[in-house]
Amino acid sequence: MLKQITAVGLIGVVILVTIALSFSNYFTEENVEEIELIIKGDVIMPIKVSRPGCEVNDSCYVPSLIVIEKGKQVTWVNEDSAFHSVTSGFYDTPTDLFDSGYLDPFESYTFTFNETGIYDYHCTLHPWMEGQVIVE
Ligand SMILES: [Cu+2]
Repeated sequence: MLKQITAVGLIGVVILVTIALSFSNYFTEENVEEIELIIKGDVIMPIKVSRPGCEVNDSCYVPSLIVIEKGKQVTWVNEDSAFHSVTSGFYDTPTDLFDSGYLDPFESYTFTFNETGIYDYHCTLHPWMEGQVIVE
């Protein structure tokens, strides 16, 4: 009887360890995906741009100017700890071409530019944050 209880206990432990290991793998894979996402961004919103100052050296979006071919997409990644947006036009005169809405930290936004032109964009939360996409 005692042997049976020990055997059942051992099997239970093995099952629990297996479940725990599969969960830890799951979380590790998710972290890897998040890191890849950061690397894939074309333009990043660096830390501390939620306070004025980045506009002095055009570093609210990095790079603040990006040139792409028609039909290509641009991906922005928010690497700050505050919310930001990527919204077409200027703060005073936004256009309705694209708007990411509020991006959480480490969230990204992608837009495909199908027409040539010069596209200014800004952050709806921080008027000093401005960037530009040139589509050739
Ligand atoms: Cu912002």
